[in-house]
Amino acid sequence: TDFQQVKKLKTDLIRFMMSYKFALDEINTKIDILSQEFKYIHDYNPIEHVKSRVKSPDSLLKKVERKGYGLSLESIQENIRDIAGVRITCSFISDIYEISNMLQKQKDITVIECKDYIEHPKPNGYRSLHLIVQIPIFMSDRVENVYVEIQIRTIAMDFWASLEHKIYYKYNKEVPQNMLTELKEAAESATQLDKKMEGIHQEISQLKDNERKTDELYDFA
Ligand code: 0O2
Repeated sequence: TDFQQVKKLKTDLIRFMMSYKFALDEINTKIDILSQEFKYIHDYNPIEHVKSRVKSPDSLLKKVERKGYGLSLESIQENIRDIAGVRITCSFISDIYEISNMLQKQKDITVIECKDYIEHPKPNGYRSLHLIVQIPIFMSDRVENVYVEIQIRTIAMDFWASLEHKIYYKYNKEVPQNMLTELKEAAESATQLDKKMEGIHQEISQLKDNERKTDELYDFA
């Protein structure tokens, strides 16, 4: 009957969305472990903050329509790979690649795609490292391989992307050319800032390393 069909659709949908929430829980635990271990080894926390979200049904349906995908759960599950999204904001550019490598090495994570918008920024200036991964979620009666999009960026990249997103939103996607140029210039300034901070960070690490080696030498003597 119709009633039973609707009821089944509803439970299917709830379980469908739950698997993305579980995938985020898994990834967040992994990030937390990596961050604590990194802090122990390198003596600083490489992660400024982590945000995660499950795509809202509204924005999910808009994307399905925009891309022309089928409306079935199977089609959405296979085609929309950012229903579960995690954004990791790191301190330095080198932290991005280190965190990304540590995640990619994990046995239960399958890397589907790695988009390096840091080496190859988008034409508007957008920079970030995007990983599309799959992670197994163990449910009561099945294992589901769930897609998660992980965006890794520095504070400067996040600053630019957040404000650019707001400006677009405010101007209803019709930003005048001079503003686009200015936004691009702002992205270049953010890149310079990242490079400068990375340089200082490397120099201090080197100094600390040398001091540690000298201390060890004296300890030995
Ligand atoms: P939201 O609100 O953050 O979820 P697609 O995912 O199909 O749209 P593509 O090429 O497969 O596009 O994915 P892409 O461009 O690698 O990553 C899409 C996500 O990256 C976006 O998600 C944004 O979060 C971020 N992003 C990509 N380009 C830009 C940009 O120019 N400016 C800003 N601010 N963010 C960007 P959503 O779903 O579009 O948005």
